[in-house]
Amino acid sequence: MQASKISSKCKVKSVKLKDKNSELKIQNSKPTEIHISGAEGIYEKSEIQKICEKYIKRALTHSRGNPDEIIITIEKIRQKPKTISLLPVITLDCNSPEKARKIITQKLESLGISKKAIDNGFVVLNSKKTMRGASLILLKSGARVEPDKERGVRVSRMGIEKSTEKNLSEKLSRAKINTTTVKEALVLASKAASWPDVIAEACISDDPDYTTGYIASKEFGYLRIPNIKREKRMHGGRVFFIRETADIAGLTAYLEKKPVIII
Ligand code: WAQ
Ligand code: MG
Repeated sequence: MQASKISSKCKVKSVKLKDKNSELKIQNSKPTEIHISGAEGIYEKSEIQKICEKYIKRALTHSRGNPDEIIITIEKIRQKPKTISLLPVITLDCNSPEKARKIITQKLESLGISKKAIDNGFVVLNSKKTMRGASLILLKSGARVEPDKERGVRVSRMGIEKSTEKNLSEKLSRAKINTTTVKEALVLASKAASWPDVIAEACISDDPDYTTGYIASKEFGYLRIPNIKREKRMHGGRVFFIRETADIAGLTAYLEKKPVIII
């Protein structure tokens, strides 16, 4: 079975020409690439066609804008995927971004994450200059340690076993939250939380029409936070709060390269 598994990845970009009013302008009037969206997963070989169709449809109808470039990568998985379990899902009550910030701060502080680290996390999450990947923040000093500050660390090569996904879909359907967005985020958060040095994650979607975010940890699971941002806002991001002593190269390699399947 392993031999027939593939990992898939979709990257959607638009190109912005030099614009006097844009924060994104660059000196020599070369076009600036803007990241619109991405997606990744692990699937059976027989699913390639269906998955690529879905990626293309999402890319062409994305709320962040029209693509100039859609890059799809499909690779055979050669390594036996590590198996992990899903984080439990809980939806909290929250009616504003201000309330969300209070909840997040309180929960993260309870895990021993410093106020400084949390504030630095919010700078990333609230930035209009969104990254393709996630920021890595040391939980005491609050230092940002991802190797590429513009791109961040992109979690990839994670999937979910068919029967587990079916169960999950049924559970999420009962809570009326059975969407690709929730499932993909939950799988990503479960992979990240499975690395011992990752203490917590915080995420705000950069999609202008998606206003529910989450924080996740091994300790309290995947906590959904409605109204984490106001509608039509383009900011968003992801932050992993990691142990001060973490091996950054090892963590990055795990998140970006190690195939992981949720069973
Ligand atoms: N790895 C690391 N960071 C990523 C990845 C990835 N594979 N994909 C996205 N990001 C970062 C990147 O900085 C984006 O700007 C930011 O996260 C948000 O990405 O249960 O849709 O794909 O209802 O817009 C949360 C679901 C949805 C909450 C999150 O994120 C719920 C979402 P988006
Ligand atoms: Mg997005």
